[in-house]
Amino acid sequence: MKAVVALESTVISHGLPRPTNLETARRCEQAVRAAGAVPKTIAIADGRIVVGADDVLLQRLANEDGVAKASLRDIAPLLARGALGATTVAATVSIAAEAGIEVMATGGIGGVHRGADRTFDVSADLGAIARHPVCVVCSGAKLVLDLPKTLEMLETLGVPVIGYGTDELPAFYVRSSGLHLPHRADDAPSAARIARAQLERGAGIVIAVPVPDTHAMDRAEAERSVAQAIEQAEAAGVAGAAVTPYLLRALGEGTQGRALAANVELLKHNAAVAAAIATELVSL
Ligand code: PSU
Ligand code: MN
Repeated sequence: MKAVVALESTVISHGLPRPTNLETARRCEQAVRAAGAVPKTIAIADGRIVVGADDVLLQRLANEDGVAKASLRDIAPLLARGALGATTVAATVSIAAEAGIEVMATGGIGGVHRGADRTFDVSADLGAIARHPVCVVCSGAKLVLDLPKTLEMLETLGVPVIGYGTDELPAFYVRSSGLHLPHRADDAPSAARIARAQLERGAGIVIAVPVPDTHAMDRAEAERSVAQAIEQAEAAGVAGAAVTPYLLRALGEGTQGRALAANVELLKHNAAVAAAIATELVSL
């Protein structure tokens, strides 16, 4: 059996600016292939769930205006309407599980937003990972979130978060959040052994991989940009599903492209790590 890695598509349609989004989507697929696995980018198009978008669909996801951000709650309505939808981590793990795919790669998962005590904004990603037997390879959760609360919520839901070569939760553009992780794995075989044990329990797992050193941002600097972006979002009255895309865009602009470069780099790296873990999982 050949190793397969699912890739989400919200990052293409809503997480990265054009034309970097299409280039990065293709590069992530290449990174998976180079590591000996088969990439399957997941999306919703023309009334069907697509597992393994072709290049024409990647182009549509990257360049069409008004592509829907498809979280779990959106899958059925988008299918019924025949609309184009880019799947979040939540939607992607649910579709991957159905398709028998054990590993997915992304940049950062969604989580508990800052101010969630007022807004109740907690990403569907967390519950979806808990419920579906898929190994999610990412650089932790996006720095724009409340990371301590996100980690607490993952614990509550029973989702193991494994530091990949680290004892601390990575914070997306930044290698470490300073938050301790109780479990780690230092290479793909050991990550795969933990993943296999968890998938056999019928539930998901997060493998948290720090952004490569060469592109990591300084924590204090990144924090300042995030605080600014959040202020802008609140002033603009942005809420709900629009929050994450808005903040990522504001951050890109606020850091003269360094956040964007880090984002692209960690996406490619996570795709390669996911492929290595998927390859190990096949023989376990
Ligand atoms: N990480 C990125 N860019 C993104 C996302 C994550 O670098 O665009 C997306 C993922 O698809 C994730 C989603 O599942 O944001 C979370 O959105 P929300 O907080 O609305 O659940
Ligand atoms: Mn949300």
